[in-house]
Amino acid sequence: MKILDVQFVKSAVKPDQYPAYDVAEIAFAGRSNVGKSSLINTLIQRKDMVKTSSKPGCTQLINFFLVNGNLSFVDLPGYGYAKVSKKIRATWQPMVETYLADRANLLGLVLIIDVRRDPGHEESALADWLESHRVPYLVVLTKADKLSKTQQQKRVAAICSRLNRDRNEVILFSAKTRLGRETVLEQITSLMEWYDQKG
Ligand SMILES: Nc1nc2c(ncn2[C@@H]2O[C@H](COP(=O)(O)OP(=O)(O)O)[C@@H](O)[C@H]2O)c(=O)[nH]1
Ligand SMILES: [Mg+2]
Repeated sequence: MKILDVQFVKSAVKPDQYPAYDVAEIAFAGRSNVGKSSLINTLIQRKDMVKTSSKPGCTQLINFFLVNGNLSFVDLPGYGYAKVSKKIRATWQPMVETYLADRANLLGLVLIIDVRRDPGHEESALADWLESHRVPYLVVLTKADKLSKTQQQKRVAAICSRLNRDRNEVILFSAKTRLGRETVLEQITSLMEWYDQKG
């Protein structure tokens, strides 16, 4: 897939604020500061279309982007940042759960995990939820550039065993070197083809 055009559509909190279009939609989810916005920027080849931050916990809205006029990317609020107040945390989960449960054109999700961390409770809970609701998802292990090749392979093996996935079912990624960019785009394209066939 070639990304020719990207537009920021809007930010939303509640379903009646989501864009009314019904193009195939891919949501990006992960812990705060994991590199979600950087991943989306790398895919769409924009430096800062999606705001990135060195301060975790900034994105508290659901942001919609229209790609090539026929694909929607959604930057979901990050979860699991300990320093935000309980009140803020309590609004995040319902916001994301409502989005995942209600969004009819949701095609799949990209679950982003820092390659240096073991997947935690949030990641397993999200994966279980997606499986039980039959939402396809990709697992992207980001910030690969922070590790040596040997360390990367060790971490990939550990994470795969935790998530019960094969090596070819996770994608090693770096926003810095763009490692894995083509693979993520290819897999999103496969999901779109599957969506079109499904009608
Ligand atoms: N070295 C490196 N840093 C990254 C990578 N992805 C994100 N970062 C940095 O991690 C921080 C958080 O990134 P951001 O995309 O805002 O995370 P988000 O909160 O998940 O959207 C920023 O300082 C990024 O520059 C990566 O692949 N490699
Ligand atoms: Mg972000």
